[in-house]
Amino acid sequence: ENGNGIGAKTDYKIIGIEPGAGMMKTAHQMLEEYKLEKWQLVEGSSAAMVAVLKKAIDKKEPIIVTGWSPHWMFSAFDLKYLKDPKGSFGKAENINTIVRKGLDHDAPGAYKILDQFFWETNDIESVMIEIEKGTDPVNAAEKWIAANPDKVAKWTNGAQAGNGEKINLVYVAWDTEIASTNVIAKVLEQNGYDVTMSQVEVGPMFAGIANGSADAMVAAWLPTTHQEYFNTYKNDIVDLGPNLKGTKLGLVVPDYVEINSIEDLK
Ligand code: PBE
Repeated sequence: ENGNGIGAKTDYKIIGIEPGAGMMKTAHQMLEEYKLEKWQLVEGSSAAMVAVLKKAIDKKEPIIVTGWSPHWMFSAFDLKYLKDPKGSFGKAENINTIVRKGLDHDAPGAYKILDQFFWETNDIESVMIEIEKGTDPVNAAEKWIAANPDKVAKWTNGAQAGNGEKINLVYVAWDTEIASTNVIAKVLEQNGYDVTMSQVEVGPMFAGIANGSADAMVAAWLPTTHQEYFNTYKNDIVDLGPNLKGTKLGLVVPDYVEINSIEDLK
C-alpha cells in the first residue's frame, strides 16, 4: 500500500463536517475523482472535526480532516494541506455578502455598510484566534472594531444612520462566519440598527435570504463551495460581492503524517 499505510492507520476515514456544508459535496466528488473507493467521509460538525484533530495530535496519531482557511487551527497546530493535483476542491475562492431583495430600499444605510464590508485574511484570523482563546465572540468583535477604526470607517463611509430598523443576519456556526457575522453585526448596531443573529444550516441560510425572512449574510463561499445553493437561489437574492478574497479548502493532515498528496491515499 502507498502512503505508508495511511489507509489502515486511519481506518480509511476522512473526518468531515456538517453534512450540508458545501465542502462535504466537493469532498465526495474528490473521492470519486481520485477513485478512493475504500475511503469514507465521516459526517459530523466543524467543532467535532477540530476536537478529533486535536485529540489525534495530542497522541501523535495519523488523521485526515477536511479543512479550510482562514481558520485558527493553522496557527494552533502544525498542519499541511494535501496537494490536490486534480483540483477537486477548486481554486482559491471568495466569501461573498448576500442580502435580500428590497434591503437597499428598506434599510439603505445597512445595505451600504454590507456592500462596503471588506477585510483581509489577517483581520478575520485575529478575531478567530481571540474567540478561540476564550473571548466571547461579541467582545472579540468589539475589540477588533476598536483596534481598526480606519477599516471600519471605510465600511460605514457615506452610509446613513439607521433608526432602529431590525436587521436579521443569518450564519452557519463555522469559525470564519462566527467571527465575520459578529463584527458586521456590531458595526451595524453602532450605526443605529437593531441586529439579530440567527444560526442556521447552509441551505436555510440561502433560503432565508431568498424568501426575505432574513436580511443578509456574509458567508457565501464562491464560486465553488456554495455553487449549488447559489444557483438555486440566484434570481431571488442580491449578491454584493466579496467581503474576503483568497480562501482555501482541502484535505488537511498534521505535519507528522507522511503523505503529501491526495494521490497518496490510493
Ligand atoms: N466551510 C467553511 C463551509 C464554508 C465555510 C468550508 C466549512 C462549507 O464547506 O460550506
